[in-house]
Amino acid sequence: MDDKKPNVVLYISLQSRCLAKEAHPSAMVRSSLPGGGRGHLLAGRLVLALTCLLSFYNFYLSLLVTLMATDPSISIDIYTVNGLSNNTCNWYKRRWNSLSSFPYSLQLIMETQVNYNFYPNKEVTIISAPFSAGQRNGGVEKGPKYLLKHGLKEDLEALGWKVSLEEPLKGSGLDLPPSETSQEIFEAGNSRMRNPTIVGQATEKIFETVKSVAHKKVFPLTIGGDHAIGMSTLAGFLDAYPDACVLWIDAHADINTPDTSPSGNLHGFPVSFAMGLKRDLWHKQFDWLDNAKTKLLANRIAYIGLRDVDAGEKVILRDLGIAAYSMYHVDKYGIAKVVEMALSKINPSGKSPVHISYDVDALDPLFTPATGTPVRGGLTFREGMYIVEAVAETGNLAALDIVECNPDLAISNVHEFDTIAAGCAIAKSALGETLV
Ligand SMILES: [Mn+2]
Repeated sequence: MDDKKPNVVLYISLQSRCLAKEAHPSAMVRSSLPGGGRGHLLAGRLVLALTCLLSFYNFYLSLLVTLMATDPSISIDIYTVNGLSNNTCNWYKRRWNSLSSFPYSLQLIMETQVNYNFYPNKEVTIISAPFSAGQRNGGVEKGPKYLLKHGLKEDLEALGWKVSLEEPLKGSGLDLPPSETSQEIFEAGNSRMRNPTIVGQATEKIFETVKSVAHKKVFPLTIGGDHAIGMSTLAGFLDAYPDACVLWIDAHADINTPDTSPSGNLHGFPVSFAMGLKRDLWHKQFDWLDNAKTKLLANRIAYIGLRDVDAGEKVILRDLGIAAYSMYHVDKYGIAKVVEMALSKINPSGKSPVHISYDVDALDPLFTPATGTPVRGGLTFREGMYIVEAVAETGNLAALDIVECNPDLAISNVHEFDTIAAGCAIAKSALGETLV
């Protein structure tokens, strides 16, 4: 049946206005019909009937099947518009599968109502992490303020989430820009890290907050700040969900160890710290990571968007067999296939919660110019949104970080706006905003 062109397109919605506003069924149906005429009329009637009486969908499915059976050449593509829950969609799928003996295809090809399996109550806590000591550019500590000023909280409320805010660094003095803190370099043997004391103290506080939010069954949305906070969010989330898996969306692998990092900047270390690599080379300020219940395993993380990976990091990625999809793979397979491959690697059961740690430098600098380590040749804006939309669509998205927005590095208001707007767009797309 797959090779048969659909000649009836159905839109199913609990809200007829969604159909009227978004689907324009007659135009879509007409363009997909081989002969127009009768089919158009037939399709038009079906669309109307389903819209009016969807509460009787059980009955209507039978009626539809009977109607269609009068013309075995008809195949059907079905779209759901807003208003159908995952449960309802699944009910349809089961019913349709049981009707496979009928000589036409019934296929659910688009879902636009996103559900969150781990958060039926749709509660999210924005964890503000204004932190910049993991690298050397001032301004990234302003990221959370700018994202919130841009309307992040209101945007999520509009998507039906109950939103609260946590500020683990408030009043700690750990949120100052590098220019206002004394710089520290810790060296041991041939290894080096910068500002381990401040980074260790701040990441521990953020870890405690993420952990407690995750244990309360509330979605942790952590906004940075530089990516050093990734060690906190991964460890904190894994504490509540030991079977969690991670998608690290970034131009960089952030998996340096103290002996591989060319710069010693700790925003390049969070993945290796969450995995417990080269533990003996750590500064004592990171002892808190030993209290984290679950270490990140190599088969539970995949990267998307890589294009600037240090030589030592490449060795680690290869040795550990980590699923690393670079921009080469995005070009080769397309973003949809890459997301599918990444999820099947890290979440083979399809049931584990997924944590996305999103560095805005994964996007091409055309879209997020105001960031500390931009690398050209990145994801398009749509590719970047697709990743979070596709994971959200699985129902398993359960934690999100958005990091490395640095308004001080914008050389124009447009740069600043684009970067902050992109950060907010990632959050919205991840938390249920759909294009139709
Ligand atoms: Mn990063």
